Amino acid sequence: MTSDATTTEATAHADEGRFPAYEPAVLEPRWRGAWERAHVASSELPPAQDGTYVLEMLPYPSGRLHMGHVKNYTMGDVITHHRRRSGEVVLHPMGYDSFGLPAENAAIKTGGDPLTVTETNIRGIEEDFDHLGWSIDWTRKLATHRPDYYRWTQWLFLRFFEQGLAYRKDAPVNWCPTDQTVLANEQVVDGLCERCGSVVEKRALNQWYFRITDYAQQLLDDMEELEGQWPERVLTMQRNWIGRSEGATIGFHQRDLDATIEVFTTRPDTLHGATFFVLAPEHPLVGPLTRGTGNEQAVADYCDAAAKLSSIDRSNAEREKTGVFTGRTITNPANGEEIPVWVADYVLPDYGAGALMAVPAHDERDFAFAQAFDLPVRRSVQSVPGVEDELPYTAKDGVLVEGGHPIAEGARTIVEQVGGEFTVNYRLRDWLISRQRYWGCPIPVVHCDDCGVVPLPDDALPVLLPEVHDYQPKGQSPLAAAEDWVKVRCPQCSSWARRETDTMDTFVDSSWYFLRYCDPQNGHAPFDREVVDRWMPVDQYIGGVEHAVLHLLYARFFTKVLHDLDMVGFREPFANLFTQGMIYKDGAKMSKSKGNIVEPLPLVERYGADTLRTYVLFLGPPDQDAEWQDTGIGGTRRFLDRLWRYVHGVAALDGAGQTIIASPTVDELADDPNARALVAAAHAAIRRVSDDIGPRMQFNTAIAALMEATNTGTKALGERAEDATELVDRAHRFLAQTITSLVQPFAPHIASELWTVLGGEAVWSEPWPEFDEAFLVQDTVTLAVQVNGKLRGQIEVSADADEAEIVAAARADEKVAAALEGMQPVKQIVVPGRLVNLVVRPG
Ligand code: ANZ
Ligand code: ZN
Repeated sequence: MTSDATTTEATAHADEGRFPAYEPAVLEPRWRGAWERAHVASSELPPAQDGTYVLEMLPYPSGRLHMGHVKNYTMGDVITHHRRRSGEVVLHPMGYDSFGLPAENAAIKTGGDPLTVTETNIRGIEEDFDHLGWSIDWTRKLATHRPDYYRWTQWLFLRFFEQGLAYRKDAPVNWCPTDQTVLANEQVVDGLCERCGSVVEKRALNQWYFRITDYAQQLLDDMEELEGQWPERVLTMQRNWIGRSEGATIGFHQRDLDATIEVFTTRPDTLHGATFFVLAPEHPLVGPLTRGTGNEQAVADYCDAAAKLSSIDRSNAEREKTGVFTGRTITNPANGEEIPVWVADYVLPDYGAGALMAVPAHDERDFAFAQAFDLPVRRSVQSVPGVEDELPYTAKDGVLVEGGHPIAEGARTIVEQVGGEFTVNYRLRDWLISRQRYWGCPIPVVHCDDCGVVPLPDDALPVLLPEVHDYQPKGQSPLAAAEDWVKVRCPQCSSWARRETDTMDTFVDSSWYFLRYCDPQNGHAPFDREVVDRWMPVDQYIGGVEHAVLHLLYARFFTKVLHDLDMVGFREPFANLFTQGMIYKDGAKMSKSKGNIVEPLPLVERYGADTLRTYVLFLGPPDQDAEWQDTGIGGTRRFLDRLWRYVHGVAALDGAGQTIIASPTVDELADDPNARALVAAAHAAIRRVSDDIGPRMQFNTAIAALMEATNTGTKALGERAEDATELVDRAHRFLAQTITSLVQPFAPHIASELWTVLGGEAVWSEPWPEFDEAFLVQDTVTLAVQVNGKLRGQIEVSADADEAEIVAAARADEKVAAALEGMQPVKQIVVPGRLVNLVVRPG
């Protein structure tokens, strides 16, 4: 076997003379020029028309595009073309999420500066973009690191600040000693920095937060609107992340301190079974409580050790339980019993009340703890009165041991009796947005000795990133080194003050970019409400499942805040979400660090952009992970070669004229089964491709359908008789033009060319083809008909006939009807595709 490239060349040579060779390298740039001149991607919205918004997550310009991007953007492009050709005005923009660590790290490594690195990377990516033929409205391009964008990120920050939604607090933070930066909880994986793998430490720092917890319930409630429109697993991940939990807050009195310590519990019904009490190591009363017990040192050491662990490790149920006794007891409010107070790291400081009542009989973790430290276990709930369930019995079902009431009722009584309160808790924490890094959006406030934290006025924006010479973070933001920049007059009292030197998390930049695309040139506001309301919400958002939680949650939060500020008229930003699967190579996720990246341009050069675009979508169902195979792409190229030959072959038939034609009708084709088969193949392809691109988003099967139709046409053309009827030639013409039209969203260059070969003009603006039901009549199937298991006849029914239709047809059969004479039906058995058995008895 020769390699793909030589096979392709060989076929091209063989065809030479008959019609021009398929040369993507020549044809593709030519067509891209034509589309540009025709403003195909322009998204001008006529007055009083609402737009369709197709959006893919924007890339980080940290290198060149890879196959993940190619898949993502081609999917969006296919949808864009399809909807545009279905009569919608489509907005399909693109930009760069260009602030953030990758550019900064690259600058530190290579000695450049992040701005130059970023702009160079963007130029590289744009070269990739230039070669793939995606239909993107580049007049709306944005880059989050450019002042005309981040000015508005700062402006939005100020609105959040005014609303009390941006605030500062001292907090123990995850600190990466290598990256010298604070990490969000999600960036800590198994206690290690997600980026560099260093062991993460805890530090106390004054940090900026967004109060996303104010929106926890709305973020949950509005998910109802997304049900069925977003992948269920993404909704589930968001729900779990928000982590709503219903329970009660109950106070326990501690007599040495004469203080009440509260706990949050989801099981107040088990209060009688609370045999010990546990404080988080960070609980403010750990110190006071331990004083004078002789356990001070042991407890302090334990707390120091706990502070080094990540909360993810601490909440890992499998981990061996550790803890230390404080030397004190506390009173169980249900029965007045004194129970020991422990400190253990499985209790988290920032959940509930930072303390818990331990009920080992009914909670796995408490049970493991009781076993480890030989603490008493007492049953307070049982499945059925008197039954000794195996412990821990954790089902939220049964009755109280004491009094025998059902647990729900018991919970109400107990909460009332001990003066507790039913409360709701969320796992969601406020969003830590400050970073002690250079390459991010400066936070637009100053610190004044007299006035405290003072926001800058809107007309002082943008606060431009200052130039510095050292981007290496050293515990404080590199911006602090720009002394002239840091020193500024306080907007309130005019005395000297200092600028905030932290920058914002890049997730802030990407929480509103989809709004800016709608109104990218706006110079007096981030966007105009009327403009965004006409495009938004995004009709189809497409991106990687790795953003299922954070980016999507933050963008939803921003949208809700902006809605409450009357800046937008919708509460959810993304009406439909599609999460694409990842591309693997040699069994590993394609990534730079693995060294298994396949870059698009060499493949475009060798096979053409159309082949690459089609191939990435042919790899498999788009929501599933797929394995890249170098050999597979040749097969896709051969499909386009075949299509090229078929269409040219059809164009050379002169029986049917040289223009785009309407479909021959079923009546016209009644006497010509060969012609009818071709036209029927075209209509079947229209139906499948429309369905696969539209609601199902199964691009791989759409491509398979096009391959099949091309094979049908090619075979028929090869077998075409010298004296074929004009009708056959018209049928070929219709099939060839239909495939060309349907392949356009995937392979727009070759489609544009072949459309003109068939006598058309601009396939990209042709209405999306519609299929004719008349050509799609169901096939029929033959079923054996039995009466009481004895074969009595045969019937022919349509393949999709239901049971009632089948039975009716069976009864109508003459021989069957005779056998049923004087009988009463008992039951009927239908084996699809094979037989129907009518069971009867004499009546
Ligand atoms: C007593 C009890 C008995 C509990 C029982 C559970 C089962 P979710 O469902 O996730 O909200 N808890 C409370 N505060 C905690 C903290 N800061 N760190 C770790 N665990 C904490 O979990 C709520 C339950 O987790 C609470 O209900 C409490 O244990 C524990 F049979 O109280 B429970
Ligand atoms: Zn001041």
